[in-house]
Amino acid sequence: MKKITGLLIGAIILISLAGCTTNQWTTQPRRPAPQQRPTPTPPTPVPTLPTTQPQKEPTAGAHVTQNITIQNLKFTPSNVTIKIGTTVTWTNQDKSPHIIASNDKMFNGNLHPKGTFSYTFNKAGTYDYHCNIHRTMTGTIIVQ
Ligand SMILES: [Cu+2]
Repeated sequence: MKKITGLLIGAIILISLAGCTTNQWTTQPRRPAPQQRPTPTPPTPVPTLPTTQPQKEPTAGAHVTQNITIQNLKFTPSNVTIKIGTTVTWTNQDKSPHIIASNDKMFNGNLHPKGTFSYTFNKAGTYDYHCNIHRTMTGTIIVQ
């Protein structure tokens, strides 16, 4: 008798347990999954598009520059041949000032130390120039 009671109790416990579990699964309304908070996404780096602009090819009318350095009381280069429309820029690398002047008085420029002077040659010809302060400084520009 004791054995049977024990079995019965065991069975009841089992059933109730089973009932419990089934109950839980069937009747409990499923909670909707908690809405996931939008995780802050790190700012995606904007990919820099490669510049597809074609490189401008130098054309006939392009602005051309010829640089002449003034150093140690010399024009370097002292003789240049340029095309019509070229801008010549002299840069004074000396510690003393210079005054560039063309022999035909077409242009002249004051150059302080580190200063620059530019002139655009729009007419073909040969232009001799010098420094008004240092007469030994001479140069020639041939415009073609
Ligand atoms: Cu000079």
